[in-house]
Order: sequence, then C-alpha cells, then structure tokens
Amino acid sequence: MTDSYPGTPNGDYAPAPNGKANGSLPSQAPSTTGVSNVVRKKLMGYVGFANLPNQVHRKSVRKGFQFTAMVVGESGLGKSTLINTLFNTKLYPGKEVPAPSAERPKTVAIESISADIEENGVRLRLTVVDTPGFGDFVNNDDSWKPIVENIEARFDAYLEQENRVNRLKIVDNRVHACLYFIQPTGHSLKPIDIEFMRRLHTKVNLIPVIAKADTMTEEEIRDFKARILSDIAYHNIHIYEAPTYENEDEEALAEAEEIASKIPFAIVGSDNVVDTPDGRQVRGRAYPWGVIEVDNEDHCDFVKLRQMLIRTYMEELREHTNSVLYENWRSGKLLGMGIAQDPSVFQEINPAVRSQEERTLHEAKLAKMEAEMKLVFQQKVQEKESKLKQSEEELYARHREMKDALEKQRAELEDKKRRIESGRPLTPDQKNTKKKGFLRT
Ligand SMILES: Nc1nc2c(ncn2[C@@H]2O[C@H](COP(=O)(O)OP(=O)(O)OP(=O)(O)O)[C@@H](O)[C@H]2O)c(=O)[nH]1
Ligand SMILES: [Mg+2]
Repeated sequence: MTDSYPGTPNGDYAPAPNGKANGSLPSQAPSTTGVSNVVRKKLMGYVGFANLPNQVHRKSVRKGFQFTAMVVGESGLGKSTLINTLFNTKLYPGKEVPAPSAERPKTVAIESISADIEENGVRLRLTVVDTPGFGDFVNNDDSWKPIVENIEARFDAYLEQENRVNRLKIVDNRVHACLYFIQPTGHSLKPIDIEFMRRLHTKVNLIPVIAKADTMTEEEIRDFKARILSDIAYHNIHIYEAPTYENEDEEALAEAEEIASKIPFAIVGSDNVVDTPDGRQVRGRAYPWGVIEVDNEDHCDFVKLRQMLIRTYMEELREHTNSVLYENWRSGKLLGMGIAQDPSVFQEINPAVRSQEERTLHEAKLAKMEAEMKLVFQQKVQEKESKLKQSEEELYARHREMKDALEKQRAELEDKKRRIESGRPLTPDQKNTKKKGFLRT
C-alpha cells in the first residue's frame, strides 16, 4: 500500500512504442487474498473519474476512492490481457522467462493489481482481481468455490473492520464489479457459465462480457448478445442493471441508454501497440487483413466498458455492493450465527417506492374530494331543477286560468253575436256595460 498519489497531468500519457507502460512501478504489497501488484500510474488518456465528486459527498473525496473489479471466466479467454489493457501495462514483467511464443502464462492463483491514480485532484485506488481460468479439468464442478470464497473473505474483512472500535480508517476491498467472460462461441451460454453466474450474482455486481470479440463478425456479435441476454433472463440470473433516474438531463440519459444497449460488452484486449495501415500507432491486434483497435468504439466495446466502470457507474456499483449485496450477505451470516436482527430497523426506504406510495395516497385524496364536489353539484342541480319545475307548474296553472277566462268570454261574445244576428236588439246600455266589462278583464 502506498500513500503517495503522484499527480499526473491530464492526458499527457503516450504509450511507448514497445507497448510497455511508462513509469510503472510494480511492487509487491501484502494482501489478505493473494499477490497484489501496485502500479502508480495513469490509465490511458482521460477516463473521467474526476466526475465522481458530482456523484458522492465530500467525505469520500477527501479519503480518495477505492474500487475493486474482478475478472472471472474460462481459461484463455483473455482476462489477464484485459487487465493489462485496462492499466495499459504488462502485468507480469520479467516474472518468468518468456516462452518462445511470448504467450502470457496461465494465471494460477488469485492475484490483484492496483493502481493509485489521480485525475483533476481526485484520487482513486483501482484494483483488479485476476482469477485463474477454469474449465481445464475433467470435473469443473467446484471451480467456482475459490472465487466465491475470495469474495466472501473480502466481505469478512470489511465486517471485521466495521466491528472495530475505530472505524475511521476502513479499507474497502470488497469486489464492486465482476466481469464474467463468455467464450465467443455464438451459441448459447454453457452450463458452467450458468452455474458460475448463479453462484456469483447474489454476491457481486455481475457484468457479462463477450471475450475475444475480434473472432466474431458484427452480426454474429449482435445475435450472440441477444441470445446471452435471453439465457440470463431465462435462468433468473441478475446481472448489474444501471439505474436510470427520472429527472436526469438528456445527455446523461443518452449515455446510460448507450451503455445499457452494449451489455454484454463485446471486448478485445491487447497490450501491444500496432501500426495501422494509415500510419497510426494504436493498441490493438494486427491481422493479415487489418488491425482491430482496442480504443476504437467502432471496433469493440472496451471503451464503453471502461466508461461504465470508471466514469458513469463507479459510485452506483460501490453503493449497490454496500447497501444490497454486502447487507444481504451480512444479515445472512449473522442469522447463521444465531443472531437475528429486527428487519424493520434495517428496512431500507426506497425513495422511488416511497414517492409512489405518497402519490397513490394523494391521488386517493383527490378522487375523494372530486366525488364530494360532484355530490354537492348534483344536489344543487336537483334543487334548481325542482324549483324550475315548480315555477313551470305555476306558470302552467296561470296559463290555464287565463285560457279558461278567455274561453268564457269568447262563449259570451258568441252568444251575443247570435242574439244580434237573430234580430233581438241589445240595449245600448247593455252593450256598453258588456264592452266595458270585457275591456276590464
Ligand atoms: N483474439 C484475441 N485473443 C486474445 C484477446 N485477449 C487475449 N487474447 C489472447 O488469448 C490468450 C490468453 O490470454 P490470457 O489473458 O492469458 O487469458 P486468461 O483468461 O487470463 O487465461 P487464464 O489465466 O488461463 O485464465 C493469449 O494468447 C492472448 O494474447 C482478444 O481480445 N482477442
Ligand atoms: Mg490469466
């Protein structure tokens, strides 16, 4: 372990033509779980973890960040190569006499490589745990065991620190992300993959990757990705799903969608610098028909994977490890020891669920108010209606009265007319009074 974090200026790193990293200082450091190689250097170019303070509060920034990823998968899929690609270094320089083919030796024990890196004043200790590949034995049944034990040992170490009186200097060596390497077969997942992922998914954030993606065509990769995802869903395996927040800005949403759409990441690893036909020097793999570039997003998903781990979701991965995976493991362990805890105390309040509950309550209240208002309105309408009906009836009654009166007058007049016509004279007086009477009514 080291406390010095060399301040490397941003973006000044250029890989040496021989592919070896500049200024890497491999040194051995004690570790509970295996060998730890520490390199103090910078990742290739700008990766953007200086963005982290926007995601977390001050405390973590002061302490610096600790982030641990693990690679798991069958032997020979390029796990060690990917770690070197990530750190832009040779992992085991001079450790063994290079074979004539200069092939990377098989990883035989769980090892970790760390780098203390700094970007814009933000410090990060990045550790990647390399595991020996499995699948070489006739019986591979228990090959997941040492890996799961390693993950649990890291939980144990954390729990032990939490139980200490002085909890200020807790070192978080828990595995925050586990890259699971899938052989680029183009078929479905193998039973051993399913077994492994099942053992791992409750303990780590599982991120599946397609190894050696340069061996497949674009179309094959697309189909293979879809098949892997449906296999994973069918077997109820939980891979890490990046959360999306409602009120995020468009750019962040687009980035989250872009990353999510690439899972499982199709990756290519290489720690060699090769010449492209157009004269550039790139990290990649040279073939008779061309060069595949590791850092070219059109060629593979390596850049997106690194972006997910280090820029976009590092804090989410740490948070999920701490509050879900570790908590589940911890309460399971305590239960196993006969210590039951009151779950209500530890019940997590999920803000999304909480706000949904509040919304439902509010909606119910609104609905009730609306119903009441409707009732009042109906009552008022009814009152008005009955009043109107009453006055209508009154009017109708008056109308009938008047009609009757008129009818009566008409009958009288007709009677008079008949009398006049029949020659019975009417006295002027009689006529006048009649007329007056008529006008008066
Ligand atoms: N085509 C291709 N070959 C690769 C890639 N990554 C690594 N290799 C090669 O695959 C071989 C095995 O690579 P390693 O990185 O040692 O594989 P590993 O997964 O660490 O293997 P174990 O340590 O046995 O588990 C080496 O010859 C690498 O050069 C890749 O992306 N594409
Ligand atoms: Mg290896």
